[in-house]
Amino acid sequence: MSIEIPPGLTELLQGYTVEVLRQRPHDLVDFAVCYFTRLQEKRLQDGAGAAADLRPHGRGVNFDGEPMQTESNGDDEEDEDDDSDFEPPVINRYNRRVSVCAEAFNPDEDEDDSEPRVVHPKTDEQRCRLQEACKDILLFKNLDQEQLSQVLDAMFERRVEPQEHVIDQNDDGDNFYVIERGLYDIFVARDGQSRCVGRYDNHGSFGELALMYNTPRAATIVATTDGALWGLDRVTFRRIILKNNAKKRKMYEIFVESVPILKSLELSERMKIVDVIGEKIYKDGDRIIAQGDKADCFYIVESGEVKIMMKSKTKSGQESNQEVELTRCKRGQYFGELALVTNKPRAASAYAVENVKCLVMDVQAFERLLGPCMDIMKRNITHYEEQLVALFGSSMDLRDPGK
Ligand code: 1OR
Ligand code: 1OR
Repeated sequence: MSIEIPPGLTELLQGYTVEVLRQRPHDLVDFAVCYFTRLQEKRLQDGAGAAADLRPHGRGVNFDGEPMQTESNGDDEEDEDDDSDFEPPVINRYNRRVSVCAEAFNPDEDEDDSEPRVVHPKTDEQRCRLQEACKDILLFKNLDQEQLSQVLDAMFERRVEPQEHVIDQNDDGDNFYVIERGLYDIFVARDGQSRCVGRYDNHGSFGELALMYNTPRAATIVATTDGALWGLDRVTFRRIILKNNAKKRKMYEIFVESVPILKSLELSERMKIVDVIGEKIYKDGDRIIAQGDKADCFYIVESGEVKIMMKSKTKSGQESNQEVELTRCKRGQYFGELALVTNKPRAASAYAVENVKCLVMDVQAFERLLGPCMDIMKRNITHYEEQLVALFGSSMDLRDPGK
């Protein structure tokens, strides 16, 4: 007795199998629901002639290149090109929600612009506080006016209490958060041990990683005081921030390749840096860093020149108000790493010489992404110390500039 295999079955299952092998989903059934729903939608759009789409990697069902939306923008060629800047989108391995099916995985495609906008109405007073909280958020720095105003419209206020978990490691990502006020501890669990690896102190933002890369939450964030946060939903975040990140990757790709301190990183690591940096612009004479201040950022000069100045010491070892120029940083050079590495106040001040553009990274991203560059940075810090002794004698300790 022979069993007849229905036409198309082999290709159908092959296509699904190939995607499973590529994406390695945690839940095969959820993944299958997504996959076949998408396939059915594609067939409805294309009319009856869906057979061609059943081949493995068929455009209509390829999770890499296609929007996971219910409608197609009919712009397949462009999607394929634009995708080259992205890591393959991963259907969240820990995701038990089938609803991911409705999300756009290709932020460069325009169709989701027709999605209804999320708007949370705000009073003038709320809008003022929101604008203040967002003014230094690096992820928002490269947005144009229209994008920023859509982001601000979509944000909603969330109050938190001490000990409240804002995010739990391994959960699915729902929102991105900007801090208006409050202290928040960062815990990372590894090998069954949870360790506090850092803290947000009344400013900054968190929760971008799970939304950017479709991964489970990488850390737990716990409020240790009363706090106020502004949330941005996942769909709006991906529609605007990811689209903007694609632009940033194109803009900075060549520059970051030329930055000596980033040479030891893989291309994908450099692109992750680009995803989280913000560009800041300074005018001639602006103080970028003030000696003695608490540190929260790391800088790479993109254009112009930055002058590093240090207050000199009097003979009795007192700090005078006179500053001595130590060095200048030009395109591709970095500064502001010392205080982050030593966990001490800024050892010197930095001023813009004429117009300056810097790429700026917050301390959490610095610690998360620049680990492989740390040896070189530490070696350079040793050089500072040698020069310090030559300049000021041995009375000053860079690892404790307060001394
Ligand atoms: P998320 O969406 O994964 C948790 O949710 C958030 O914690 C994460 O985005 C970041 O915004 C934030 N490693 C991973 N995530 C971190 C880290 C971090 N710090 C803050 N977040 N590290 C700590 C660096 C000080 C590296 C730990 C090994
Ligand atoms: P930061 O976070 O302390 C000031 O903020 C930055 O100036 C510092 O990190 C370095 O990135 C940068 N000594 C101390 N800081 C220096 C020096 C420096 N040069 C650049 N920075 N020395 C000059 C060595 C040519 C040694 C002091 C004599």
